[in-house]
Amino acid sequence: MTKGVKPYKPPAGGWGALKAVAGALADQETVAEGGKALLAANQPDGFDCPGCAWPDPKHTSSFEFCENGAKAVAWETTSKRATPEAVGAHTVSELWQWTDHALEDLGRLTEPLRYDPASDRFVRASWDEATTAIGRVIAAFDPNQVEFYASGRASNEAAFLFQLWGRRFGTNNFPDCSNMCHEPTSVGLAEQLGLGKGSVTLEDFDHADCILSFGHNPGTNHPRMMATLRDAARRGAAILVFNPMKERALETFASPQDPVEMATLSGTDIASRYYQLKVGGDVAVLTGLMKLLIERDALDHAFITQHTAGLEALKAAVTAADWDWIEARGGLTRAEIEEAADIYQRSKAVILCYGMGLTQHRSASSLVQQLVNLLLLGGHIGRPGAGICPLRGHSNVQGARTVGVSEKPSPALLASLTKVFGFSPPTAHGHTVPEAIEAMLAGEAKALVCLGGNFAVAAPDPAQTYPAVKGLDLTVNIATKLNRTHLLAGKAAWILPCLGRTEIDVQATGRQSVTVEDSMSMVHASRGMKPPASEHLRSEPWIVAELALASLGEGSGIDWRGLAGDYDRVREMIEQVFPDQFEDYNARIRTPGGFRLPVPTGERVWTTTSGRAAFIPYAPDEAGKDDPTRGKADVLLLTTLRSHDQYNTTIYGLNDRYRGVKGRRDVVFANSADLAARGIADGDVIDLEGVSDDSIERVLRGFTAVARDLPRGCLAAYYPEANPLVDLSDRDKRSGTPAYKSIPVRMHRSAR
Ligand SMILES: Nc1nc2c(c(=O)[nH]1)N[C@H]1C(S)=C(S)[C@@H](COP(=O)(O)OP(=O)(O)OC[C@H]3O[C@@H](n4cnc5c(=O)[nH]c(N)nc54)[C@H](O)[C@@H]3O)O[C@H]1N2
Ligand SMILES: Nc1nc2c(c(=O)[nH]1)N[C@H]1C(S)=C(S)[C@@H](COP(=O)(O)OP(=O)(O)OC[C@H]3O[C@@H](n4cnc5c(=O)[nH]c(N)nc54)[C@H](O)[C@@H]3O)O[C@H]1N2
Ligand SMILES: [Mo]
Repeated sequence: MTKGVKPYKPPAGGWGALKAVAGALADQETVAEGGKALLAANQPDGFDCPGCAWPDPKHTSSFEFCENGAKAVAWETTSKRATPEAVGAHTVSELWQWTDHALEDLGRLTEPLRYDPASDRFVRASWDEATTAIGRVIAAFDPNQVEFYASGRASNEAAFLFQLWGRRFGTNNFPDCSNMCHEPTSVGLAEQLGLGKGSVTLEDFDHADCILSFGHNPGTNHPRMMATLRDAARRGAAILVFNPMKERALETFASPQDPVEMATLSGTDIASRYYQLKVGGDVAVLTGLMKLLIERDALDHAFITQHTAGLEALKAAVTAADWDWIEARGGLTRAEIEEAADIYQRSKAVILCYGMGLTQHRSASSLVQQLVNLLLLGGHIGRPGAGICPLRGHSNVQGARTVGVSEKPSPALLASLTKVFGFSPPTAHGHTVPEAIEAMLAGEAKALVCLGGNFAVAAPDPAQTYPAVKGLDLTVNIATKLNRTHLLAGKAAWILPCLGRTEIDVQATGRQSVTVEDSMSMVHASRGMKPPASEHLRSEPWIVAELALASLGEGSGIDWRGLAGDYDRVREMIEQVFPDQFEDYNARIRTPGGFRLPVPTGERVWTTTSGRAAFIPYAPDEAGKDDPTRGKADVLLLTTLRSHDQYNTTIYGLNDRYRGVKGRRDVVFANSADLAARGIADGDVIDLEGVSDDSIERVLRGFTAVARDLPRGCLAAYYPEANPLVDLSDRDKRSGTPAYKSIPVRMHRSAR
């Protein structure tokens, strides 16, 4: 058996999860402080857990956090410090050799840092020095030469000021982590339903009798969702999972809050059916399901007549699909798809949940529309217990979009900004993440300002992305921890340390709260309770406001300091710009639990051009290019996964408990027949080679093959280690989202 790999047998959750919480706090030397902080996570009066965007239940128990939320909190409340001395003790070239884990494990950044090219080190700087120098350099650029990247942890207040700064400066270049995440949802659902967000509430889960789960791994990435799924399973709701990987928590889960399960080491079965479809096979399986429902005339005709448009075109498309293609591409048998259709057909209220397994493919915007089509056929949107539920990523990625961080602003947003602030924002669309990288490569973009995140490591294709960022005239990173993107220092580079969610934020008018929006459009306040990691930290709104002031000068017509000094005033501005959504913003966030933004789809109001919900047949971006394995028998499709011990590019540790991997991440999961066909045995060292049209060599060497129960033709490896195999141009054309979940590769025994 491969070193460090052993099947995991117990239910997910349980004692393992409790033990891991204690371990995470101890590793970050924050047992007392971090432990206290955890008790305030997701409480009406506390901070919003920086872990995920799953909503909080109405009656919050005193333990409204999960193992992975605990890791996120421990990582932020660590007692380790990346002081200027600690960072400056090494040259940037030396730091580059460190692992991603080691870089962040230096601890919290404590003071602004400037890159000194002469010594190749980061050195201490004052805030005054930093904002003045950055402001001067930015002011000299043409607005579209600057890329304003945002990761989804920033609050509504910080995100709003960020987009205001960029637009007042004159650009819509807001590449955003969404472009690598749920952008196909924003694009696809908006076109179809009028709103690019989910339609369900948490209460809907109490009334669903069928839950479809496509391509998400809640045991790791949305662990608080497991309590909801467990309740549904115990009530007898059917839970159908469509995932190429057997994910332990979706099979069996033990609740750490259930004394019986804890004492008896037992668990609750979650999936009533587990369909291991092929990587990238969803389009075929969804087509098969819809074909059956249409042939059986198992449709909600009343709903369809009253509320939808386009059924005939969808009918024509799915009827034309043949079962050979459906079975071959989908990897499920016709009998399996018929069984799933039977269950769907019998159900009165269906919720469909999905994650990155659906959004990170070629033509993903069109693919997610097939999920909605499936629900619409049965009338399962906008009725209690039914609807579409995209599982968002970062804890405020949805909110940042709502308050205007978007490279394609709507005319309404631009008109509103003009009305409220009296300037004319640019109308031309800006760059998505891949477009920003292309602009850097072409020499058109000169500067990158990052409000959080790890731009270069999260993005595809380091062979192109790293030199693109490194070649810039200016990089500015507003961050809590050191990461590899910061080390891609261009001519001038700055790291600006900010407060985290858990920390007390005091501004001119006193202690502040920020607000965030979860996956179900609930907006609520978040208030830190820990003293800041360093006296030199500043809040994100403060930093953005100071940079805006320094780059735009006093004459911008916006009272930057006044806004940063009182977040109520930022919220007043948000309310003025978005009056329909944020009416009485300041009053409503002061009620426990906050408020829900309007979700017209939940009430069967369709704000589409036709005023109806649209059936939209699958349409690949480029005909024939949709399936990169077609006609290439030796090409496999690689998907990329998060381990149980990571938060995106933040690697907490090297274990992936539920997948039975310990102490390593350099593995590739494969079907044993695919291994055998290449003369490879479980545990052999292998190389993967990306398949693409250009001449760039994309290889991953020296990984270890692990035989797993995966469908033929499919591989899985960890993100971000596998990102060197992703061709920058390989993405969903409409949303810009890279095809991280269907990377064409060849696999060989290692040449080494
Ligand atoms: N602890 C923790 N929490 C997180 C994060 C984290 O890194 N750590 N990240 C946050 C962010 S930004 C996001 S976006 C979410 C991500 O949450 P998820 O969407 O759960 O993320 P992934 O790990 O990418 O998992 C995708 C799942 O899709 C499956 N899959 C892969 N390819 C396919 C396919 O072709 N079809 C289908 N049907 N399934 C497929 C995989 O087997 C895996 O189970 O989680 C958020 N929460
Ligand atoms: N192959 C592959 N690639 C992927 C994915 C995949 O599934 N497969 N997933 C994609 C997805 S879904 C996403 S969302 C992106 C993630 O892309 P990003 O959002 O850019 O990446 P993160 O790893 O979440 O960013 C981590 C950094 O954020 C900073 N940080 C943490 N907390 C705070 C804070 O409170 N404030 C500020 N200012 N900074 C903070 C820290 O410095 C930390 O190093 O990656 C994408 N890339
Ligand atoms: Mo994400």
